[in-house]
Amino acid sequence: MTRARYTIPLPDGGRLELGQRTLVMGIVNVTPDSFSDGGECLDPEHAVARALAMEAEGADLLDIGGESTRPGAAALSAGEELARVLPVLDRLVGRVRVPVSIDTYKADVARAALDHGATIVNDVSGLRYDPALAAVVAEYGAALVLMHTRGRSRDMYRAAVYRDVVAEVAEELAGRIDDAVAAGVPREAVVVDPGLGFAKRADQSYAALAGLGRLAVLRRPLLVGPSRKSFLAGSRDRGAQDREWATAAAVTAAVLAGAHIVRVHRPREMARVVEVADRLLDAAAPGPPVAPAAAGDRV
Ligand code: PMM
Repeated sequence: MTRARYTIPLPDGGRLELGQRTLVMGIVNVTPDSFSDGGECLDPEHAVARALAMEAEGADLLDIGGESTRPGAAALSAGEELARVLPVLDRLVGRVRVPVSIDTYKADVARAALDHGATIVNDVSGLRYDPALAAVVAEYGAALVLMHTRGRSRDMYRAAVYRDVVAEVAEELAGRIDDAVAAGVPREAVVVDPGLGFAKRADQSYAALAGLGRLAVLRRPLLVGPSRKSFLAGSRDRGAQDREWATAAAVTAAVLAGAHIVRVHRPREMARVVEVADRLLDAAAPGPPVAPAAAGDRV
């Protein structure tokens, strides 16, 4: 398949070139309790060192988050979330060349993060949790990632009922894009994400990943976040950290199905995975038809 290309301008004059090669987004969770890496980066100096290392390892983007999305995790106030992420943004912006995104659904957190140099807002609620978020993104001219989910983290598995998960995710994301546009965010600034593991049981996450190509109908770039998610759990894993090989398989599948950006914990390894998957994607681009065997060969 061929992957559509997109360019997204960023408020600092930079741009995201999407579709030529897959971009790797490195995850920096400044949280004590994220399921996959909680506590690794709660200290700002630690988080900054990890983020700088990720850039050196090949991350094309850095995603900074202060509130865990783990099912059942306690919600933070905007003030508490900012106390975690701003010290990291302040130490990081200006020192990295790559764009920095803020993983938040809160308008107040997004505004402060954009004031402190972030250029992308990554909203796991797809504009559902804070009605004021889209206007902030529009005001700053930031890029916006709209992820699919249903309900809040405590009840999202109750909402995981689908006839056709890909069709329903596509339909609901189309609605979220319309909401963004209605609030003044240009359609061209939007990236969409099927939300693997969010309001999806394991088989539904697999279906969303396998059917990712069908989201091309949305005509927006695709971000996919399989990294260390529980749908990748193996029976012999001792924890989420044991899911890197499974993540590599999911990242390959995502790229071959048309992902433009993959969000991962280990950019060094996944940059290599993406390189191979991109070459496969290029190699699979439709060539001239293979000539049928001559009639005489068949007798
Ligand atoms: N997953 C998590 C957090 N933020 N954002 C996007 N766009 N897509 C995701 O799949 C996603 C996200 C949860 O994973 P983490 O706790 O390891 O960051």
